[in-house]
Amino acid sequence: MTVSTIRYEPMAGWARITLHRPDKLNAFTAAMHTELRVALDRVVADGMRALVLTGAGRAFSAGQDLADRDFPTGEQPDLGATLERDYAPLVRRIRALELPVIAAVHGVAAGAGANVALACDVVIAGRSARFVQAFAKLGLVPDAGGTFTLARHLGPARAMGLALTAEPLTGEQAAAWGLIWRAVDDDRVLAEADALAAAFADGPTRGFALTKRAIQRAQEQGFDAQLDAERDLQREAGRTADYREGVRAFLEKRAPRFVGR
Ligand code: T3D
Repeated sequence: MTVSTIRYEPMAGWARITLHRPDKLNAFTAAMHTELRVALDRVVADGMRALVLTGAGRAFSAGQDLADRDFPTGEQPDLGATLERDYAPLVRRIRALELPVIAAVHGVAAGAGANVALACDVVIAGRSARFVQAFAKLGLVPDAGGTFTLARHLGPARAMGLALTAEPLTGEQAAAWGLIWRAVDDDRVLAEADALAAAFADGPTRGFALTKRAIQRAQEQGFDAQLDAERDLQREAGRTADYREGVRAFLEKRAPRFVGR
């Protein structure tokens, strides 16, 4: 499927979505959000077991398209409404997808572009990629889940520093700080993300989905509640065909053949 602002490419059991406005560093428009919603529906409808989200050209995404935000003097825009309509559903959807979502970040990821990437389950970035909380330069608050992700993953000191200064954080630093999974050579980002997606697509998808839910809950609740969550999620995982296959494969000293159920 080729649409005007994104590309959806189905692979063997996994899919790649590319933000595709390279001349505008893949800045988000309302049309892009609409097309992303359709593509994410298709990922599920196609039974994909992993997803790579990346950007075309020299950047991941420069965040909200500011050309859409040049309001006439005197107009009071409601940016809360645009978050509610576009960015909040997007990051909620990424988190809720029952499959691993990998962000492949090269070049700049600014504003909501950074925070959409950071909402993904696994972030692979080029060593020289730049995550920029550009909001401060506009007098805005980090959004698309950024205040949550930064504060939870980095703690308030680093979250505050990044948000208030809008200083770029390189892929290398982001990995060293524990904000992302891995920094790789700049020219290897997409290849590494694709290879991981292909491996995930052969994995225990249901178990991955339950693990994703468990780790997300751990960011929101205390130890006792988390032990209860682990109990419930593990109960469900233990009833999958993939769990039975994993045990059988171990006992038979062979590689497991997971079916994703
Ligand atoms: O509004 C709401 O709904 C609330 C939600 C807000 C979410 C947000 O994301 S707010 C933050 C928005 N993003 C930014 O403030 C970043 C703006 N961009 C930049 O600061 C710089 O472009 C970069 C640091 C990202 C990259 O700089 P550089 O020098 O590598 O590239 P460039 O020359 O600035 O950009 C290349 C082209 O992309 C250029 O277009 P042109 O002149 O060649 O036709 C530039 O205007 C365009 N571009 C880059 N970012 C945006 C953009 N066009 C529209 N919106 C952008 N965000």
